[in-house]
Amino acid sequence: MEQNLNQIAGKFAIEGEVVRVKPLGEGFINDTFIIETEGNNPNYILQRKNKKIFTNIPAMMDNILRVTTHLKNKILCAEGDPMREAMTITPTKNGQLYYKDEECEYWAVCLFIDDTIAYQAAKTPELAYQGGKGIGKFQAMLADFTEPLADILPGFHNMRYRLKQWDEVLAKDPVGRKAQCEEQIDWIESRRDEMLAFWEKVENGIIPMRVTHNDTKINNILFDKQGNVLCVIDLDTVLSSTCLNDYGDAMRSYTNTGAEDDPNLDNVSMSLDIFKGYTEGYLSETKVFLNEAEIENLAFSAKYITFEQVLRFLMDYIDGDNYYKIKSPDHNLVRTKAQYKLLQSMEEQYDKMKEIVKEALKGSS
Ligand code: GN1
Ligand code: MG
Repeated sequence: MEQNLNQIAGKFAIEGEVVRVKPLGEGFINDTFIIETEGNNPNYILQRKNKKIFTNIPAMMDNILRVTTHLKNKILCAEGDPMREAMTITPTKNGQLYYKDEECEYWAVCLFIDDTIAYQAAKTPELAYQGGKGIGKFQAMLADFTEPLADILPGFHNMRYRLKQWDEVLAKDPVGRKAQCEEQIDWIESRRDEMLAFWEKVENGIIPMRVTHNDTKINNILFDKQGNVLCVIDLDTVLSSTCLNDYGDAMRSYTNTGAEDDPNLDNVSMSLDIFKGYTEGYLSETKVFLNEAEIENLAFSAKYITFEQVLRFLMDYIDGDNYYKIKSPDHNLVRTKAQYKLLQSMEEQYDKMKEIVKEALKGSS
């Protein structure tokens, strides 16, 4: 493997000699490595992209190039540092955005941005505020990006599509797990109409499609040593979607007082303080371009995306664990229950969430 990774790194236009290639992080989707080079040369991130999930990797890389080029222009205009404030793709030695190996695996490289801090959780409202500003600014810089992006994950946050997948998996019940999940299936069915009603506003254009990140966990933002947002990373899922999905997904991950797959449900709840911090940071950057319907539905989007995650984990469990990497046979069911506890906590605090959005809007004017 080591030998192989070095050979793959050698296909890319890397400055300096490669010293070693080591695994990095624990993503559920791709395999990630760091390429360390000798001396003062930059280091790089090497990823084997998950071709089962990303079925059109050339189009995905092309999306990333177009979006990062747009961001870099904006950063230059604002006299920022485009090499540190936006991701930089490192092409192969013959100028391709990815390398396809003999086993038809796809590899891509980007520059490693050093002297940064990445957080695994937003422990304080101040940090959540910075995270909100980070994604808000990212969306704001892309608000005038009007060329269409390739739809590399069709139906990603589309509830009509998700529920169709769900109905199909339930009808098939391929590994016979449906019978033991009656209670959890009801969690989905009892909210079906409410969730579809939200998606209808997107279908009707009341809530517009924009360029969005689609994986807004805090560990996808790099901070500088002073604690300010520097750069939004992991752009694989950059798509046309709604800004609300980015906001909602951030709220799903930031506000959880427990782990995404916490086996102890007592640990799991939504922190209103973190919700407030993020919302204030986010609106300070996005208030200028979001429309009325987007603002009105911000609080709902946190419930929407958390519901979607309950559905996706449970659907994968019933389907026999084909999508998410798992660490135990019931991992997807444990995840389902933990995300459902979070959804319930949001439902209980929904009125307060809406109030916070209203207040944050006044505060950011
Ligand atoms: C996946 O691997 P990661 O953590 O970047 C998933 C997200 C889920 C998330 C749940 C392409 O992202 O949509 O919300 O797991 N990404 C894809 O933790 O499906
Ligand atoms: Mg990710």
